[in-house]
Amino acid sequence: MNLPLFDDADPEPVLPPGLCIIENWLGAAECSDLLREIDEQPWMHDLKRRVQHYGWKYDYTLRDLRADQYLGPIPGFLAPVVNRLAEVPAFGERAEQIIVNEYLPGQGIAAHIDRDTFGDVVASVSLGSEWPMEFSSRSGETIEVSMPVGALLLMTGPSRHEWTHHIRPRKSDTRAGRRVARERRVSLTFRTLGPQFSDLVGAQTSSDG
Ligand SMILES: O=C(O)CCC(=O)C(=O)O
Repeated sequence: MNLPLFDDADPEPVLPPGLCIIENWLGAAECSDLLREIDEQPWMHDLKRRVQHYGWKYDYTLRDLRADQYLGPIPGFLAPVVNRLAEVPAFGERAEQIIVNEYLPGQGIAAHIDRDTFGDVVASVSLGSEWPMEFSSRSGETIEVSMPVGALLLMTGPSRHEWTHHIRPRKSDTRAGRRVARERRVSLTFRTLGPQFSDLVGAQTSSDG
């Protein structure tokens, strides 16, 4: 009898409920073009890591969106990715707020659940290099999810509203039993605004022509 050499060598990863990952959502050239455009924009230094905000400013002290700080329309270099995301059925809308995060080895992001200020689905794309993100449930279950370059991560349902997510500030990760040094990762997080902002969003859209 022939037995398989490998027993289910590459099983589907277990994901937190409601989390979806679309690998290769952006191709390699699209990722490097986007990263080049991002690096041509001014960075903000509100935190240890550098960030860029588009659409609406996020206030890290309030830990919420600043309704009085509209930054202007999403810039043209982000339009192709915003349009493509609007075609993804789970997201299905044009993102109104985008945060670009730059993580250097040793940097991370603290555990949080995105505020209900934002819409029901939060999406994120990874550029530069692959890092893991940890999701934790209220009952203490933790699942580490790897975010390959070009992959689209969609947080919906419990993974969006009930599980926290964070990135540990490490300089290396263990992958397949081997220590891998981290390299710069840049992410874009796309959000819509919750229903309490519908008047505001409508007003901005019309004044933008
Ligand atoms: O870096 C990421 O993929 C996620 C960033 C994030 O959680 C945030 O901006 O709130």
